[in-house]
Amino acid sequence: MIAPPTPRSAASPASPAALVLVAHGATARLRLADGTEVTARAAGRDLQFVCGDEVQCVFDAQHGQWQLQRVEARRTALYRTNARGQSELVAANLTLLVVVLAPSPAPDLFMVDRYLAAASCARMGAMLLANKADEAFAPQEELGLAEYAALGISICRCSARSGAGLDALRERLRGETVMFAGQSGVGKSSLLRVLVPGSDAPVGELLRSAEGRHTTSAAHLYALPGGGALIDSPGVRDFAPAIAELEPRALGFAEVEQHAPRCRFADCQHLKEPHCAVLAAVAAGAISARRYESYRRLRRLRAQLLERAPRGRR
Ligand SMILES: Nc1nc2c(ncn2[C@@H]2O[C@H](COP(=O)(O)OP(=O)(O)OP(=O)(O)O)[C@@H](O)[C@H]2O)c(=O)[nH]1
Ligand SMILES: [Mg+2]
Ligand SMILES: [Zn+2]
Repeated sequence: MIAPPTPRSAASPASPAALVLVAHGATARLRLADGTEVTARAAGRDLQFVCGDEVQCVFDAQHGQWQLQRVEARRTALYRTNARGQSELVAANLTLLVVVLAPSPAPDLFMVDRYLAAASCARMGAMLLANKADEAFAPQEELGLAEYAALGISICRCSARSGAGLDALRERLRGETVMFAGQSGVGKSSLLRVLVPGSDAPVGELLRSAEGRHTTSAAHLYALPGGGALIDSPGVRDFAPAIAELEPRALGFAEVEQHAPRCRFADCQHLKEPHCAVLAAVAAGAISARRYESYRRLRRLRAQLLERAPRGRR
């Protein structure tokens, strides 16, 4: 679908700024500064853009379509490691990563840790959103949540179904550029629908999953009514941060970062080095054993991926 061209000529140097709502290969759905939504094609093969990117575009009158010409410098960038072990951009310009979890499907806290690590290393805010407050977490899971709270990570409890906690959530998200991330089925899209009324994802972006229910297939940015933006993203089975983005000393684990300055060796990896302040804190119970295990797993994954990466490239 092509919006009517603006009265400006294709040669105009002042091409309008736009926001990427959905990116799909060489095509993007954009929102122009005046609020119009258009579909645009990348002007060059090496233009890389994702949901949340700010871009320059121009209407190419000759071909009757919008062209995405340039991607503005990103304020933040969230990267993951893809199935081939390569670094892949997930979303741009986020100020807050919201990891959504619920009593069902059973939460994978190791994955939550890796999201938090990625957000920390990318210097964006992060919080947990415990949806389906109408259901109960298992005692072990509540313990895990309490450990996050003790680390200063905020946890908002809500229910897209009952409406509980949504006013506080709206207040927390106001003015932020947020992405909802997490496992499939935790209720990210359900929350989006109540936070952004009338935001039913366009037909074609909803696929029937094997279980016969709708699942999100592409990240999509929506304007929040109170200001800011919300990106609904497809559920994941796993998430690994891009290794090149991980801060080498603590890998984005706040409690490791806190104790690391007292390790004997400046390059301590906190695995089995002597006089490691992090290991001492784990032994003393000052660092959660589960969180430390999570740290160890990410350390191991990072080592494996570095091993696999071709020389000179990461
Ligand atoms: N009990 C309960 N169920 C909910 C709540 N919110 C959402 N659900 C249900 O959870 C299921 C999954 O919701 P979705 O919003 O599609 O989950 P999602 O996180 O977007 O899933 P993906 O798009 O696959 O990543 C649906 O059946 C919802 O009705 C809630 O607060 N309570
Ligand atoms: Mg969804
Ligand atoms: Zn150490």
